[in-house]
Amino acid sequence: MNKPTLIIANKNYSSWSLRPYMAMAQFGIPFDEKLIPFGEPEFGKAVRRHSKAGLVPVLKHKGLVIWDSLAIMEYLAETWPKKQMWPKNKAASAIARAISAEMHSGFKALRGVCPMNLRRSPKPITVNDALLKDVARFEYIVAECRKDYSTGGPFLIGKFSLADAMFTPLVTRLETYAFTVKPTTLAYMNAIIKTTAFQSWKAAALKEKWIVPEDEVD
Ligand SMILES: N[C@@H](CCC(=O)N[C@@H](CS)C(=O)NCC(=O)O)C(=O)O
Repeated sequence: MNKPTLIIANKNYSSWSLRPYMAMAQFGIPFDEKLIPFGEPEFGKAVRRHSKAGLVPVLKHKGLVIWDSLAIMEYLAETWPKKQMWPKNKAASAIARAISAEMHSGFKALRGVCPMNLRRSPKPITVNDALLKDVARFEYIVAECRKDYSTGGPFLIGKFSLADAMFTPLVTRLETYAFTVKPTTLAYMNAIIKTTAFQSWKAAALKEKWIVPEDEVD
């Protein structure tokens, strides 16, 4: 099987790029990586050479171009079914998909006010109601998932799944902006942070030299 290529932006800042990287790295899918740095004048043009949507991530595989993180997740799950990237159990899989879709379209306050920036030293910011509502919703999701699915492992549905890949950037935001969270949430965050996939992404992010204004990243 030809190796797919994942097109991403800076590992320090690109939260959407991190999601499919987490999935592919954590599930052991070999892939090539092409990084197009944000903030360079040619960014948009360089991305549009691969996908007319002009956004990263983009996955290229066997002549197909798949843009959008959630569509990439579905493609990976269908192409490598033996990896069981969504939970096998139908009810668990439905929950994993629902929370992944909610992540994809929601948590706007956290995404807007707390951009992913892995090089930023953890420090709190002034919070507002919208931010606290997003954090509370995430904590509720973690608590419910852990209550129902804690037997298979430390992740949302027990074993690592695509839902965890979707939530990884949010976990980094809570850490970077030093939110106070409940022990169950913290335990989940630590499980994500300890994954080999996240550790390898972060090590590369810390070596990057690009500095991009935070209002230009998502
Ligand atoms: N819904 C898209 C969002 C992708 C997205 O917003 N990507 C950002 C980088 S993390 C981007 O390419 N921004 C460049 C721009 O807005 O020009 C997904 O799920 O992949």
